[in-house]
Amino acid sequence: MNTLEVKTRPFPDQRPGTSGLRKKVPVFQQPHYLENFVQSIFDSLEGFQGKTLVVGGDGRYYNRHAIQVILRMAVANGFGRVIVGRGGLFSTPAVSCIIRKRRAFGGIVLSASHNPAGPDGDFGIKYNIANGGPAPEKITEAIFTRSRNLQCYLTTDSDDIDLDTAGEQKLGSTLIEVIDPVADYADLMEHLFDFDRIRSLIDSGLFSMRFDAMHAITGPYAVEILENRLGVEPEALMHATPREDFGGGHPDPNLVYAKELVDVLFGSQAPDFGAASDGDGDRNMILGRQCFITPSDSLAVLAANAHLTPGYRQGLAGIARSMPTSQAADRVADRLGIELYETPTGWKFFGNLLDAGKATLCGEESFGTGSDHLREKDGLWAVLFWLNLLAVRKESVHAIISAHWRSFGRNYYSRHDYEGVNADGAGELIESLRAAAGSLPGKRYGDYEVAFSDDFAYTDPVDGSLSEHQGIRIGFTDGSRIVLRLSGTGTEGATLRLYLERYEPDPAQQSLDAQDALADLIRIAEEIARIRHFTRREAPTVIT
Ligand code: VG1
Ligand code: CO
Repeated sequence: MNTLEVKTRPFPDQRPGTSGLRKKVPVFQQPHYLENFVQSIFDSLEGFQGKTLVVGGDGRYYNRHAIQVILRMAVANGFGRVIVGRGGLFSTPAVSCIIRKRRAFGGIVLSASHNPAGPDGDFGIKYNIANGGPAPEKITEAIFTRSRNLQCYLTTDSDDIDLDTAGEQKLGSTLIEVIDPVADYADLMEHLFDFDRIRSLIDSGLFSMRFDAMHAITGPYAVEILENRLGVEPEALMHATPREDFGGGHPDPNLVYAKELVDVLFGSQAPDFGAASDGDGDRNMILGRQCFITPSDSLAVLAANAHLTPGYRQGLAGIARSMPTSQAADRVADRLGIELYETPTGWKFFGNLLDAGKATLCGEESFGTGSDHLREKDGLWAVLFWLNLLAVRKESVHAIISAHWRSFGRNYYSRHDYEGVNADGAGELIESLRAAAGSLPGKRYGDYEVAFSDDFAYTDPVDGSLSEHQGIRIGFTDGSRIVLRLSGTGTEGATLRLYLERYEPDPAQQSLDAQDALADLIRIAEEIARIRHFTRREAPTVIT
């Protein structure tokens, strides 16, 4: 085997977004495109010679090819060991788990999360650091800077590695270790939650559930954990076989894209509990019979009930949520007398808080929840957390959320996405809001008066780093909020996200439809931001 130095030219468009570099598959298929980005990652790191790298992806189209490319480059660049999931598979939380358990130097995750896959779909690549979490902005910016002047990359002339048999193989002086992608992760879950109790709920015959893996990575994880270890019937698992194109679907676990599951849970013979996860297994949606739990509420409920699970019995150090996530968790933190941290969108901002022991639970409105057990959000973890609560409380999902609202008040919440709009128009919308933000406080819109408005900036309390321009916040005197920001994960045009939130303390007013409850705020958002004008769209593409 020989090491090769291949000449290349830089690509101008390799700046990582909210969660790594995401592009259409044909963009990644350009000669040298993937290799350039991988070399830019390696060139931005120091001291990895002889150390361990973890590599795996969600199994989407191009995953296997990308893994072979990365293995050769990791060997040529001097890693001592590369741990790869059998079949090239790892869910995003499982990569985080393995990096931590095996004390790896870092890991590469291949995924475009919930974005559709296939030859014309999306592909993505992300680097995770030694704590198991996404690389912080300092590193992603260094990768981008490097990508702009890269002139060559290192690889080998070796054949493809057999990815389908667990075991060790030597390539040059690097050991390639192919492992079962599920076992370590499943063991960790068993350690955090009361599997005996969940199993007796499932065996009782009084409880039924559905889990939708959406033909994506969580299929094998759900089979091992839910079916083999917890006794859930195979028929309860939907779309559990991963496919390269996710069965042609859009593996985003929300009311729109997980429609089949939603129809079952809102149907006449509905089971007690329903859940789904996304392409790479880090998102979750929680449903009860005729009942949908918003991700923001889910975070608040988990925090309020964490003491009922073995893993969190000792209580929480603090809670962290992304800025657009509803303030439901703030009320729980307040009651528990613990700190609440508000961070920019993206899991990378939680890493420092978790490492420093400041936060135990974290959540995002975008169907992401997690804790200090890893440094990624974790779909199946949230499902098991809910199952543990249901097994202990022996109440329905609906009863649990209603009681939560009675006790803490309800934060009505919704997100409206305008996908694939003209990027210039979307940029102008944000610019004009930024310019107007200072003059909004004190203005009245119907019953609402603006209390504050800004372009959110975050100073990391651990390392002092500053992240600016993280979204426009408009807060009202009654605690309601409107937030607008542009997505950092899309691959076509721009996606505008509008987040709406209203607090309702009166239990008699807590069972409205969210869109009805938020109707005034939806109108006010249009009046202030002129969304129709700037996006040239009459309505959002997706409402969750
Ligand atoms: C979206 C979500 C964000 C999430 C990110 C990655 O980002 O809003 O909360 O962390 O996706 O999720 P954006 O910039 O498009 O709003 V995923 O499941 O990669 O893995
Ligand atoms: Co994801």
